[in-house]
Amino acid sequence: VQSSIPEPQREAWTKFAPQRFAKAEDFQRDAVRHVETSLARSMYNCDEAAMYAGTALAFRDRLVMDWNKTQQAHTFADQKRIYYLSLEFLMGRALDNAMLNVQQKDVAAEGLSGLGFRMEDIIEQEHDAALGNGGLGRLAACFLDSLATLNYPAWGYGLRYRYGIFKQEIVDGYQVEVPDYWLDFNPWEFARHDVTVDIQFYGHVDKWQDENGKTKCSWEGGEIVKAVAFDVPVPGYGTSTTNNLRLWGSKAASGEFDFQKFNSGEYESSVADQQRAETISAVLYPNDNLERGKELRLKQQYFWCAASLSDIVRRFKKTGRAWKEFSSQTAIQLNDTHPTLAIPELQRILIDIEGLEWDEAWSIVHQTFAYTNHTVLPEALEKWSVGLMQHLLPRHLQIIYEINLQFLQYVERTFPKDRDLLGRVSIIEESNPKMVRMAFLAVIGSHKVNGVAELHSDLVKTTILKDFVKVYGPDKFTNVTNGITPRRWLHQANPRLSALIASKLGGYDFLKDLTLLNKIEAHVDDAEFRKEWQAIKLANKERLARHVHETTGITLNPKALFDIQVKRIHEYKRQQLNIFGCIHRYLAIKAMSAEEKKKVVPRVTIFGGKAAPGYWMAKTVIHLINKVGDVINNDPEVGDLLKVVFIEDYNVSKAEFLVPASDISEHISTAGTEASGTSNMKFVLNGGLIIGTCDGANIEITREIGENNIFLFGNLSEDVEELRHNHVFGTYQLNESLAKVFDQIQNGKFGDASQFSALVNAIVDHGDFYLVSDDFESYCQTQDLIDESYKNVDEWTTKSITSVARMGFFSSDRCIDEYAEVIWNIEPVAPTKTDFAVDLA
Ligand code: GPQ
Repeated sequence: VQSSIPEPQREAWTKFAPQRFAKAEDFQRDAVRHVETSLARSMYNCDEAAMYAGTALAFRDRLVMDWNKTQQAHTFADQKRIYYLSLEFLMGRALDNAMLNVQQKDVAAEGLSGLGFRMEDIIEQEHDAALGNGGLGRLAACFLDSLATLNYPAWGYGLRYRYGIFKQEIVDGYQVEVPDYWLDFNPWEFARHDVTVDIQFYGHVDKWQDENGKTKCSWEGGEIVKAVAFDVPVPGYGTSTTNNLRLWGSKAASGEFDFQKFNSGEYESSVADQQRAETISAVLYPNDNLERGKELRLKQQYFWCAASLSDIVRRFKKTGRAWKEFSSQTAIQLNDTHPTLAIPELQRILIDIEGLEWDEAWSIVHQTFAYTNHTVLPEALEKWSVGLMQHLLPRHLQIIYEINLQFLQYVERTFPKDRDLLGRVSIIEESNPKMVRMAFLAVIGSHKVNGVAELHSDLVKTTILKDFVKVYGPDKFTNVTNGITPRRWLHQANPRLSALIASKLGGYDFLKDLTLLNKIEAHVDDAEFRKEWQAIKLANKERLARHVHETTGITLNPKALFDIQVKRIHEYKRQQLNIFGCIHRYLAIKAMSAEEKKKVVPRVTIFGGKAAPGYWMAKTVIHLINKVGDVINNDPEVGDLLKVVFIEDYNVSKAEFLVPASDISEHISTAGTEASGTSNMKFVLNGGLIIGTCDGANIEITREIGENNIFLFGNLSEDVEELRHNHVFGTYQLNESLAKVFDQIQNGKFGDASQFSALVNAIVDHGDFYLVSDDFESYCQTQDLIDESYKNVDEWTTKSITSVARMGFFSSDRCIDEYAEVIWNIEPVAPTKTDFAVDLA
């Protein structure tokens, strides 16, 4: 079918294609047109929500032009592409980011003001795209930003959940979950009703001999669900490159079956079938660092892997290349084990459908994939029961068995004397029921495996994947320390700081090469610069204080030391250590004379984060924080010296104003449990200092910024095992200060003590697995040190500026370049010049 516009008619086409906004008026023309025609509203009926829609649609027009051209250019270049498979993309808001990345925010601000609106209010109208739980999903979003900014030909593949992560409400101090239906108005996605893939489930495997006597298998029967593509443009910063994030939605396949039902009057049940198909992409599972083995989750995983691979294979086949070129044209990154089924699925496509031999297919598969591990916590490692897999994906289970057989035969040949090794590395765990260990399958089916910070990558090699290092040698395993995008986490979240830095560096080049930040260290003694630095932090704290006042009624003193811990609530992240520390501080203040109180550094401790709905201990922590806040915040003897605040519904857009407002943030996981952490990087990049354990990326942050600029405390990862041992064998005495804190809780100081007994008992009676007691002393002493240091404003400011100057390493641009070189072996594609592309070079 001829679908391109014939040459003679292209002139009109080119003439009328949307252009860059040369001035505010150009933006206004488009925004007003969209409000009037796309929304069917008028100037008598245009609230902020409507103006947001008009603005978003006006910018979307621009993105789409770059997007189309990028896709054409990538097809034309015919280079190797990278596909990032992630079950989570925590994108947050798109408008502000789109305006910044195409560098037209100023034009829009002027235009909006001329129409009677304020930019901040318009940006606030947007609902976060919250298709993720926490760090893992946000990392995927930062990676997309960097991939586009660096002009890599990259696609993200994910699921289009109708309900993202739940909205958290706090009612009487308890977390209540409210569904997040976010699709009422989403201008950032394009439904591609013509791009669909039929996905099969259940059924059975037929085996037969072909004409050459070769045994063939095919997967037959079962049911079909349709995957529909929804595309989201991902603009790079200061480049015309606009990549694609393709999210799959599920729909019933309209087959004869339905039609018959319909005709025979079973209308309702045919609608029920429809709904059942749609539940596959209905909801994001709200667990972070925890796997619960639900059938629907496995269905989601296969649905998304199969749709994405079908799409990738189709695109490859269009190039007309031979199969042996597949892995030099295609890199697929598995974001954790969630997409591991893509491995047997590609093998199935190659052998059952495309007719390749097993060995040839397997070498393509394992050259194509690479796997990123994000945790060593056992409860987060995915396992699926063999029975469930047999039922849902019978052909894939056969293929997994074959992969395992060949792998184990290799291990046996290589290590003939080590019988136990076979059981330890087998993909199948011989438990009751038998389980498929997804991490092992991911390792065996990939050419590289990486952890996300140095300590974590070492732990991966010495703990959960130790035996695989023995089998494959160490070179298969590598580290790529996480990073964050400086566009969103500096420029967008903290425009005034970004402008101050730009004023000293002679422009915004640092947003594309974050290592340039080191040049601000030369200005560390510049009095004017320091004054403005401090003023910015204060202004950011004032903005946060206003938010807290408006949402909770609590009045904060913006001059107090703002101490923030925002992240998913988890025992290993130890929010309980923080809140026990607050109680300890409260008790200390209560025991002080009026004279002593004068020396206290006023502190505001802010918490935020969601607990998985089924995670009772985490919910108890939230409850305790709120009850402790109630008591402390209303105690007149304490006043401004201490406030404890819980911010409801922490998400990406809240992070954007919380992160720039911290003096200190807390990254205090039990050593060896937090793979990397990424908010630690965000806080330091915004001039906040951190208190942290020797865990995850804290260690590398320390190396970069210098140990004088970070407050480290607590036991080291290598000592954790022995310390736990002491608790279990009763050779440990509870920390005395912590015991006093527990007395208060148990005396009902913060309400019904029985509500909190599980939290206390976990430490006192059940082995204190997260070593809260072991680290309590060191934690409190370090908090005291922080108070002392904060009193010295000059010293504090120097630490803050120096730290920011040395954060260049933690850009996700550096991180993506490492993946590109070490794992993917891909090169950027030169961006096309478009009418509105900005030429930064
Ligand atoms: N992470 Cl396994 C998640 O956010 N969810 C998960 O289910 C798993 C890991 C995080 C991890 O806890 C952080 O330390 C990392 O910084 C982050 O992934 C990105 O690598």
